[in-house]
Amino acid sequence: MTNNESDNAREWASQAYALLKEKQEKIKQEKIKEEKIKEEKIKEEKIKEEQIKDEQIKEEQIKEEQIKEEVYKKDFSNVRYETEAKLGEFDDEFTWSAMVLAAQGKKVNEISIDEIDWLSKLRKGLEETRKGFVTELLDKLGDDPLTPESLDDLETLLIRADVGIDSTDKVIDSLRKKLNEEVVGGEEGIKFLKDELRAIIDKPIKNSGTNILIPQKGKLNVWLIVGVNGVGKTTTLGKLAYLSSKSNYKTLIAAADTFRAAAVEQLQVWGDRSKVEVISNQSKNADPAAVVFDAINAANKRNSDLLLVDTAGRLQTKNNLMDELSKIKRIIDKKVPDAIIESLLVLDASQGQNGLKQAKSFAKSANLSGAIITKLDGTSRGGVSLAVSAEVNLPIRFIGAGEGVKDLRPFNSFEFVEALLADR
Ligand SMILES: Nc1nc2c(ncn2[C@@H]2O[C@H](COP(=O)(O)OP(=O)(O)OP(=O)(O)O)[C@@H](O)[C@H]2O)c(=O)[nH]1
Ligand SMILES: [Mg+2]
Repeated sequence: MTNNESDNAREWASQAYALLKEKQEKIKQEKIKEEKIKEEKIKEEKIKEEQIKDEQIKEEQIKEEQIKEEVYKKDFSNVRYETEAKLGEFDDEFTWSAMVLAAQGKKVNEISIDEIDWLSKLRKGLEETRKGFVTELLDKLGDDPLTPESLDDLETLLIRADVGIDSTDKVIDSLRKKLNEEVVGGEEGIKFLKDELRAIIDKPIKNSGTNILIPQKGKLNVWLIVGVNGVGKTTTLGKLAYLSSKSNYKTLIAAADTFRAAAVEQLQVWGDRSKVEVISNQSKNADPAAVVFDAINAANKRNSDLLLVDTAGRLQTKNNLMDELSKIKRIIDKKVPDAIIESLLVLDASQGQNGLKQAKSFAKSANLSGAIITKLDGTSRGGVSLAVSAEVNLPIRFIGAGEGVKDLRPFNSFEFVEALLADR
C-alpha cells in the first residue's frame, strides 16, 4: 500500500468508526427512551390499580354502612344508633358528674367522656323519682334541724317512692336514734340519709362477696337473663353483650327464648351491633334447653368467656317458666360442671311494687343470684331498687336507663344514691 493509499484507508476507517459510534449512541439513547417510556407506563398502571382499589374499598365501606343501617331499621327504629359520646357544655351537669367521680377517688386525668355521659343520663333518669321524693323532702327539711315531724314526712315520702316498708323503717329508726342523741341539721340529715340508703343497697352486694359482677377468666361464665315479659330482658342482654365484648371478653349469645316469634331477629340485631355471635334454632317450638346445649358446644369450641342466655318471659303457665329455667340449668351443670352460673332477674323500675312482687316469686323458685334494674329513665319509681336490696336480698348488678346500646352500666351504689338525691 502506498502512503497515499494508507492515508485514505485511515480516513475511511475513522469516518466509519465515527459513524458506528454515532449509531451506537443512537441505539443507546433509544434504549434509554424506551426504558423511560416503559417505566412511565408501569407507574401509570400502578396509580390506576391503586385508584381502583381505593374505589373498591370505598364502595365496600358504603355497602357495609348501608347493611348496618338496614339491620338497625329492621326492628329497632326506636333505638338510637350508637355514636361516640361527645363532650357537652361545661355546666352544672358536668360539674356534678365530675364531682361524683372525684368523690370516688378518680383523678382529673382518669375521667372519661363515657363516664360523664352515663352519670348525666343516670341523674336525668332519676329526675322523676327525685321530683316526687327528694324535692319535697328538701322543701320540708329546709336548712332547719330535723324534728320528729319531719321524720314522719320522710317516712311517707320514702314509702311513696317505692323504697319499701322494711327499708323505710330501717332508715327512719336510725335517724330517730340519731335525733335522740343530738341535734341533726338539714344538711347533716341528708348526708346521714345518703349513708343509710347506701348501706341498704350495699348489704346484699357485700354478702355476695363480689363487688362488681364480671366474668371470671379461665372458666365459662353463663349468665341467664330472666324475668317476666316485657321488662327489658333482650334489650339488657344486648347491652351486656356490647359491654362485655368491648371489655375484651369472648362473648356468645344463646337465643333461648323460643316462645316469642321475633325474639331471635331482635337478638341478632343486638349481636350485630356488638359483633357477638348468636346461637339459635330457627325451627318452630324449638326446645330452649337444646339451644343452650348447642350454645355451650359453640362456647367450648370458641373458648368463650361469657355466654349470655336470653330466656322467655311468658309461657303457658308460670310453672312452665320455672321448669324451663331449671331444665336449662341442669343442662349447663351436666355439660360444664365448673361453669359459673349467674341467674340475673331483670326488673322494670316503672312497675314499682309489682316488680317487687315478681322479684319475690322468682327468688323463691329460680335460685337468683342478682338483679338488673331497667327503665330507670322516665319513671318516678326508681326507689324500688332499694326495696329489691332490702326485701329480696338481691345484689343489684347492672342498671339500665335508656334504649341505647350504652345505656347500661355496672351498678354503683355511690353513684345511684348521689343521683337519687342530686339536688343536694
Ligand atoms: N326507656 C327504656 N326502655 C327500655 C329499657 N330497656 C328496655 N326498654 C324497652 O322495653 C321494651 C321491651 O324490651 P325487651 O328487651 O323486648 O323486653 P323482654 O323482657 O325481652 O320482653 P319479652 O321477650 O317479650 O319477654 C322495648 O321497647 C325496649 O326498647 C330502658 O332501660 N329504658
Ligand atoms: Mg325478650
